[in-house]
Amino acid sequence: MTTPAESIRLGDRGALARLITLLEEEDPAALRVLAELHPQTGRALIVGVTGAPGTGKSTLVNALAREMRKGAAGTPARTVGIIAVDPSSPFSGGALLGDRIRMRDLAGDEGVFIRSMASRGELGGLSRATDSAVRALDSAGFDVVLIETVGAGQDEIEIARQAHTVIVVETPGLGDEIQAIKAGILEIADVLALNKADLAGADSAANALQAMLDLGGPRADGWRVPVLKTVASAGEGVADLAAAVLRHNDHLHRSAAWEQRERTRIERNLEQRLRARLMEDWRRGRSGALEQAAGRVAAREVSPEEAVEALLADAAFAPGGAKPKGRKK
Ligand SMILES: Nc1nc2c(ncn2[C@@H]2O[C@H](COP(=O)(O)OP(=O)(O)OP(=O)(O)O)[C@@H](O)[C@H]2O)c(=O)[nH]1
Ligand SMILES: [Mg+2]
Repeated sequence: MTTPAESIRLGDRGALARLITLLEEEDPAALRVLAELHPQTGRALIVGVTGAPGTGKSTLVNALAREMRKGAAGTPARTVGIIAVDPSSPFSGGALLGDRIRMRDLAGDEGVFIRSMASRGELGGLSRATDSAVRALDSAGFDVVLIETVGAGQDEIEIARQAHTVIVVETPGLGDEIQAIKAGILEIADVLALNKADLAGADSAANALQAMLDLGGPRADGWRVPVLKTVASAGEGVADLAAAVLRHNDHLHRSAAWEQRERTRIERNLEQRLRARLMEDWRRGRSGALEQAAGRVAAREVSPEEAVEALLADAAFAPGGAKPKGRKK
């Protein structure tokens, strides 16, 4: 009998879909399968596509996937995994349905796997689930993994940062550049796509964005972030965009930047997991402690600093003041 890990390695799409579903719930058995698959990961090119709502990310991801399937920039055809991260409530479903319709022309292609991820309530839950799904796709042998995420919150920006190459999608229009700066997403761009370049003001917006990006000079690793005009809905400029992604990938590999990036990526990921885990462990056996402490801070009995010290020292605020079991010292 084949194990789940073997099925994934053998390209069983059903097994892959089931695994990702279980990973979304952080199912312990699924996490063990992922651990077993870990040696097979590290081969995929992970591309984050982020930007404000409605900028055309899904359309662009769809077009990029088609380009990669053909073999962008004269390179061999690549298989593509797509993860569309839906930041909205898991009950709305609207965005997911829309994305599925737009991506429908890729359906039926065995070399493409599309998955939507619904947002999780807890801190970092969505980015953990996305990271797990990316690794599952990587281990299943997909050459490229495209992650679409709305650049609208910490979690989403964190997800984009987990990519090797980040495409930030902008559109022409007054104030868009300023919005991008406010959201802090320009600085995570490796490639900037000015989509909807068929709309008025595209050239001036592209120039303004390029000027802004060049203000800081080339990056420490020598990469100059290009601004590329695209009309995703017509597939225009998408070949150049795909070529720029591959060029960035090449650049990372040629310089020492790849290893650096991989390290930072993994470090950030570990830190995030560790933080969530420590908090979870700390909360265990201390139910209500944080809330009680907050009450005392609100009543001005203790300062926030004192409360944190006390919370860390022991379960001083826990009901009954009992120390949690299994703690040394
Ligand atoms: N004029 C024009 N419209 C476009 C272009 N690309 C996409 N659109 C349209 O813009 C709308 C939004 O496109 P999506 O691809 O859903 O945008 P999105 O960024 O994924 O949207 P969210 O996921 O909801 O944030 C759709 O109606 C697209 O057809 C383009 O290059 N030019
Ligand atoms: Mg979308």
